[in-house]
Amino acid sequence: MISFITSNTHKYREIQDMTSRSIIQNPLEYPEIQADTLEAVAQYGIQYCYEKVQSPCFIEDSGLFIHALGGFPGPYSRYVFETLGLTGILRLLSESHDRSAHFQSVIAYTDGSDTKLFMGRIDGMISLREKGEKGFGFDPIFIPEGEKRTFAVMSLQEKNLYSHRGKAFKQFIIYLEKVK
Ligand code: ITT
Repeated sequence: MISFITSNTHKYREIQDMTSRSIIQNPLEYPEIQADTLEAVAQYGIQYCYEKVQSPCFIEDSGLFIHALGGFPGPYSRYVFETLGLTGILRLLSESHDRSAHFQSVIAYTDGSDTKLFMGRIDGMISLREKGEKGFGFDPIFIPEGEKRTFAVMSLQEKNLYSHRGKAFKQFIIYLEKVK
């Protein structure tokens, strides 16, 4: 049994939908250190979590990187989502011709002896306005490459085919199949 340590039930549903393995959600709060990279945040977080749960577990840390803003909000995505929100992001980009952005995901897993990181990235654009009711977070303003629709218009399964988290989790599943 593997625990996914997250307080975000949307993330849990996305991941559980990609595997027949039973994964338990554990909403344990863990410190997200201030760091320049998601990898550093995830490395620290997973050590903290393992000390608490003492059984195989993983965390997933994501961020939205807007190119015209020098990669902002990146590792500060949660804070920016809760403060500026979607309207604030759209306002920041209102004068910008470059609306390109990417989502990055890092999954950190440990069984106590080994710690592994799995990454996923999806490039796309920030839409001109919010569209869609599905998903969570920045989904109503992110259009993945090759699409005209935001993530918030797509079903969970469609989003998983494109998404940063879907890609990272796919690699994690391959790893688990090899070792277990
Ligand atoms: P954890 O408990 O797993 O940390 P969280 O919601 O805080 O849940 P993150 O720190 O990984 O998740 O995400 C930072 C923010 O980025 C989060 O508040 C979301 O608003 C946003 N975000 C992450 N993944 C996203 C996705 O797939 N689609 C849209 N927004 C996303």
